[in-house]
Amino acid sequence: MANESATTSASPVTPAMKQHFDAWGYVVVEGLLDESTLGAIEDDYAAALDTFAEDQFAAGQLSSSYAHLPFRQRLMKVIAEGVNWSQHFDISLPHSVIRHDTPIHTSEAVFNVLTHPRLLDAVEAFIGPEILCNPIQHVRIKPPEDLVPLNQRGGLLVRVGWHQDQGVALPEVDQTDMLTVWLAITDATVENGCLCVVPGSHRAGLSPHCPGAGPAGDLQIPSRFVGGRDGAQPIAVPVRRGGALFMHRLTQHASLKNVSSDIRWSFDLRYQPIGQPTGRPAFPGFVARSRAHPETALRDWRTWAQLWADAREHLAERELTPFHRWSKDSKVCA
Ligand SMILES: O=C(O)CCC(=O)C(=O)O
Ligand SMILES: [Fe+2]
Repeated sequence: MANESATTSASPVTPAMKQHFDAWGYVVVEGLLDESTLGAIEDDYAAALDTFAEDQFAAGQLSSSYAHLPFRQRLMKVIAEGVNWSQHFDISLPHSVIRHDTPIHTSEAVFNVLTHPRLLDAVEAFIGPEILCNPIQHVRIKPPEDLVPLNQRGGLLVRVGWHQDQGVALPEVDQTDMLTVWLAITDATVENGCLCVVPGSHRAGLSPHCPGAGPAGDLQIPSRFVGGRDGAQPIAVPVRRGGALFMHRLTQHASLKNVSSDIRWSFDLRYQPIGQPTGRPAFPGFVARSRAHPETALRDWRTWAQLWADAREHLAERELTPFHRWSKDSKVCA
């Protein structure tokens, strides 16, 4: 599918949705990804899982490749055997150690989601038509949380703690109009671990974050700082498959525990105006749409995949610079 920067008919974001976002720091827009894009993602990940499971079986890490099982059941069997697929399916590099062969899933189907015209129409409604795809991005396929072995409880597999996306980037991002787009590939429900937000918290500034304090060993805002200016309480935000939750970079959010018997699958992406800092300069962003200079938009998924391969090559076996600004030792974390 060619992802031309053509505008689809009406914007998926109504003025009322825009007003809701401005007032509360978040809004859900349903029906952004069509079934053919979603189906292509499912096929792409089923093929990736097939390769992964066969490799792990051949290496003696799995007792079976579970080739007869459908995708979801197959994934759950793999995790139940203690084999972690999360980095193999993610679309970013890790923050800890990067090697020359660290896996990353940069496929055509994923690129077609990142540059999907209807998704970009929605993004345009919030940040304007000069759009950079920010490299802070993940694909999270979360199994029922109790299936996840203790030594694999990272943010790609289990619920994450309260944070603001501005807080998990470097300070250069503070003036950047970074927009988070959290896309549901499966229906996201309270039971399977959808996100929660504090409505209006984007107006109360950046809260302190404590490294390692969250349920996934992630950064977390201490509980006394969670809440809106007017004492607003968190609310859960279910999203139907193909829809997205849009969030301001200062909106406080967390995910719920997946207590269902099935996976919860999402893409979390970020977009921003071209020319502003990304908050993660070691990783590659790209122009997803430009109405002023359409020729600068990236159209070839292989070029995008190569940008990540080049970043990995550059960062491999080096001491990585921090990905955020917080210290465990700060007084608020005591
Ligand atoms: O999907 C999750 O559980 C967390 C996502 C998140 O924090 C984000 O999209 O910014
Ligand atoms: Fe987040």
